[in-house]
Amino acid sequence: MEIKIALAGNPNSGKTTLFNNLTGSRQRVGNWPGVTVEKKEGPLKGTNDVTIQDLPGIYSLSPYSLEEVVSRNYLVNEKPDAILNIIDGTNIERNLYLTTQLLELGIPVVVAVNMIDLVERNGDKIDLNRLSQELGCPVMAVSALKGKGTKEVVAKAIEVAKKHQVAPIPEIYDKTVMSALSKIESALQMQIDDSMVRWYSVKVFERDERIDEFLKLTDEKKAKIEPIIKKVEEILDDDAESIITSQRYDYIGTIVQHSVKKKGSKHELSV
Ligand code: GDP
Ligand code: K
Ligand code: MG
Repeated sequence: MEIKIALAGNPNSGKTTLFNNLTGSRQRVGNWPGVTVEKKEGPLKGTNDVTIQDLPGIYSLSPYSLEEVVSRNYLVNEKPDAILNIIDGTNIERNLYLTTQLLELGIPVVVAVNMIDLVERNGDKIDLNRLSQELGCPVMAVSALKGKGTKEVVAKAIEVAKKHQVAPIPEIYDKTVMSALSKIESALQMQIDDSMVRWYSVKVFERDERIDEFLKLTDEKKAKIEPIIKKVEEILDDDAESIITSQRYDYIGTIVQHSVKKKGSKHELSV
């Protein structure tokens, strides 16, 4: 069976370094269809049935840049067998913004905490077990530059791919938003793949126009959904997209507080 692993992460998280480490010289380089965004893929070193698909570096799965649109179209339409999410260990909080979105896609995810050599040199502490527990997916330390932990992390990605080991959808949103999402979810149910329902419902809640188009939402359906969104905006006194962003950051803040300790900071890892 052919296995496809997508490498996703923020710009400068070490994606290219990891990709080169995993694929060596057997790379195919081109462009994504219709756009001048570089596309790179290649077989995992020493294998013929595992393909590593490099995705453009992105901070979010929103529709605001070509890179974001390319990455999310690939993830949603091609559905790789697993996502290897590389994050910069010296900048975990910002990087987890994308991670939480990837976890909503219903695709198996493994997180590679990169630059671990720098983290150690700085004297920061990352509780990987705790981070894994909080995110609900495997989390492993790597140094793409030094080739440390890279074999292990890709082996884990292959394992979750083979087992279809999808992490539970993270519990990010408060009751008001959740209640709206579940109403949207039931309105959408008939049209989409079950495992991706959460991701789509969040995007519809955010009024992501490309998603409306993609789902070919009828005017009737849109008219049913709009008041659900409006009501939440009234209650929480903010626009839908900002509501999602700020609840996502709150959720990440708690995770980071539990699992990351910067050297010299007074706070102890809280339980
Ligand atoms: P990309 O933008 O995600 O493709 O990131 P790159 O692979 O280009 O890496 C960005 C920078 O971080 C480069 O200067 C890399 O040499 C460096 N880098 C990548 N991985 C590591 C690592 O594990 N440790 C250290 N110290 N530097 C790294
Ligand atoms: K770069
Ligand atoms: Mg790169």
